[in-house]
Amino acid sequence: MATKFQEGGQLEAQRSRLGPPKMYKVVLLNDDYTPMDFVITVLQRFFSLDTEQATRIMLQVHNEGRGVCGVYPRDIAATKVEQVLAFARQHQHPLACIMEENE
Ligand code: NFA
Repeated sequence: MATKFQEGGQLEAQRSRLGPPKMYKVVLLNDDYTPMDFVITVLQRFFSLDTEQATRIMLQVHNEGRGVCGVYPRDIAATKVEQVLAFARQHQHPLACIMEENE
């Protein structure tokens, strides 16, 4: 890891750019309370899925406990997780969303 000077003068760890960046799965987790329609809306709104793809992933989460919504570079994955959690809390649903390294 090299370091890079940020505009504010902070040092930030910087990956070597010789290889591809690590990628991260954004994963939705099942719960007993979030309505199925709300989960479909989340998948359409934040992951640009059509109704059929969104329904398939929602059912996968419902039946198997978890499902992958997409795979992204770290900052984009982290933003998606934040957006999903903020939207779910605004609507008082306990929906959980995590990111994990794609091995
Ligand atoms: N299990 C939820 C229900 O029966 C639906 C759900 C699906 C919740 C996917 C979270 C994720 N209402």
